[in-house]
Amino acid sequence: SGVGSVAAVDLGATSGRVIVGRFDGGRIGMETVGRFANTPVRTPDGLHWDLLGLYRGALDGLRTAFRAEPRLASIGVDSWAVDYALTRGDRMLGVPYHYRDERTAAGVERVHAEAPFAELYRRNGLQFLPFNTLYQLAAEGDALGLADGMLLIPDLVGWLLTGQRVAERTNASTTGLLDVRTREWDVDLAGRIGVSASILPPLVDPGAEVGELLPHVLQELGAQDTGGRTPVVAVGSHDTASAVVAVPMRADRAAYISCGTWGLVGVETERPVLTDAAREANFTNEGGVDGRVRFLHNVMGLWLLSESVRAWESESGDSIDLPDLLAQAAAVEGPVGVFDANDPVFMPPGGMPERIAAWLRERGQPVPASRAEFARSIVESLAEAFARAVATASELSGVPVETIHVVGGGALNELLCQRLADRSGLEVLAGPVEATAIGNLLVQARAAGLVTGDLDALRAAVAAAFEPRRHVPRR
Ligand code: LFR
Repeated sequence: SGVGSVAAVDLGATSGRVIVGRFDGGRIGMETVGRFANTPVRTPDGLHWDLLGLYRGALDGLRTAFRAEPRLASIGVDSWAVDYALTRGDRMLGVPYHYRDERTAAGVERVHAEAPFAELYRRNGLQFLPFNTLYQLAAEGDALGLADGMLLIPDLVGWLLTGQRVAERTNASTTGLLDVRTREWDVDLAGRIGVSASILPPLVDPGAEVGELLPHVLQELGAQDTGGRTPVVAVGSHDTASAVVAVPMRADRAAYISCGTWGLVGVETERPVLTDAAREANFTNEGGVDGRVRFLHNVMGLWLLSESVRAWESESGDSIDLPDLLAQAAAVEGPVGVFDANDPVFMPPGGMPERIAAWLRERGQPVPASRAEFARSIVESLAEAFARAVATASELSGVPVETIHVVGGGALNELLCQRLADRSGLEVLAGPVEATAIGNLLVQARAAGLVTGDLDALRAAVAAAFEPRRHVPRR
């Protein structure tokens, strides 16, 4: 292992960041050099990501990164999964849609008419989520005929930086068009749903070089003097794949929850689990770094809390302090309603407290009377859904789970971690919070020869650098 630095661009559903990682004899240091909001934009045709705003934020952060570390060994980009832009030549055809846009229902119908869900599951191993890329593509209409390319969000940013088009495999695995066994594009399925195989870029694995920065990008970043020695390198470009790299776990005994906007709850396996039971439980087999499988289920996650806070702030004009709210939630006495955090009614944005109240009222459960009670009800509901998903993951995969690791922003939520320990009866280890960025940095560092070893070795380095907080179950 050597001495050097790399930069991670990590785009999340609520914010993006640029982080410099410094490696020295196996030790990891991190510095956040850029942070920017990610605010979706609604136009007459639906809900979109502000892609150019995000790209601008990434460039600003990278400029600061080069100022701090003129000899950056590489840059890696990760983001949420499934979303994409269609391209034609050098042009992006329109602004990428947000996966919470409701246009996808028609795509689901079209795809399932051609290939029923059970067949899809056999082929791609994915849980049903109405926004999986193949359903979105099937809802595109005319635009699809114009396109000669399709780039997932991190690959799109990589293309803007380098001019090179690739599809990184962990994220490609969330499209529904990757064969779960061969990890190659399922050209036959694509054709059947009207997607020309010619728009699907060549697949690459994490660690592969994507390309060198374009001359105008070097100039914009003030990095002309690097002489193009800072390539973009593919990482686990699906944020959850990067996060799982940095879970300091023993994969044969542990479950993980990558808890941000979503709570991704599961285990890591060597092979996909494609049983009827896995399909019925709506568990997914997504691609991990080093050919592993992320066998997991999407639980709604902190979205429930952030959307509630957004609603309260916009109706009252107050600004809500989250740690304060959670402290009040922890002090709530007596039972609160527990709702099904997997219910798709909670998927779209807007009016979250009302939707939660309606769900509970319709089932004769206590309806929260204050923000603190709402927050407590959300935490209890998430803890319950997480505990159940861990038990199901263990049962379906055969991994004997002794410990649950919580990484991502949710690791900061001590009430949630404790209630998860209580409800699951298992030890919960919380942290690191920045698992996604760390996983992104580690895969680059390994490609650059700054760290060595398999996932176990990388996880041992994470455990040494970021000691997790321990929660033991109480009765
Ligand atoms: C988490 C995540 C999930 C994916 C969802 C939508 O940020 O990437 O893994 O299911 O966002 O892309």
